[in-house]
Amino acid sequence: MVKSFSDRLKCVSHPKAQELINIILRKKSNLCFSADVTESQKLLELVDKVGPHICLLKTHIDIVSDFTPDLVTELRKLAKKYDFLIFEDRKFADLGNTVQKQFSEGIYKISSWADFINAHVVVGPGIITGLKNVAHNQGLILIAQMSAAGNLCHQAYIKEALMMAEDNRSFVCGFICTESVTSDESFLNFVPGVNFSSSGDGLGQQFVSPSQAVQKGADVIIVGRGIYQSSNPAATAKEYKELAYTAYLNLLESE
Ligand code: S5P
Repeated sequence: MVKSFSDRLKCVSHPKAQELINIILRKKSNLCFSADVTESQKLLELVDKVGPHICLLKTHIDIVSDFTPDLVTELRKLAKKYDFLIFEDRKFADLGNTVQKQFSEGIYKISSWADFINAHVVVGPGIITGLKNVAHNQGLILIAQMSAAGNLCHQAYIKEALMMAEDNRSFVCGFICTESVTSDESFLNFVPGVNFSSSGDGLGQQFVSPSQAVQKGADVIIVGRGIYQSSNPAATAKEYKELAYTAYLNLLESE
């Protein structure tokens, strides 16, 4: 049985996950925009257009060629202006001792500005402890499944990811997945690989439509090229937002 976002608030305990659900309810948007562009100015312009329609902005900060710390200051200002949170898609995947430096040091200092981060579970639970040691209230999203063709996230792997999440409820608030991987409503499902005008990219990405993603269990849909490659990113983001939120409302009604 699908619970409404308002009901989910009662079982979700991580403060960032609660904040995200409150934004989803306020803005009637469960759309995360994946702003995978490589120039600061272009990134800021896009986010300024798309901001009103999203609950979450996903960044790959290390693809920005002209990165300076000012970029994250400006992104945080836009997050405040348009009421969304920021998820740095760093996909940590190393030993606890290494990821804690990657998370808090280097030039990006991700722990000083991101609301959510994610990690692969292939390393085992030490990665969670390492990240948690240097976190500043971030929520961790574990990668249980991937949208890419031929990925190695088989059932046993997903099961291990779930167990690691259950053991670390004060830090882990959900999964990157392509379908609902648990009936535990206290975890949020973030589903990438969503595009209503393409089925793939020739490089392994496999797309589903916003309504398919929601029907399969997405709480939040992640859309990149579908929005930033469109001729009118603001109008297209609005369209993705409405399609995903309507699919969510329909799902509740069909219960
Ligand atoms: O399995 C995954 C996990 C992630 S986080 N598949 C994905 O596509 N992603 C990310 O979502 C990917 O790195 C990219 O930033 C975004 C999808 O972008 P799009 O342009 O394919 O919509």
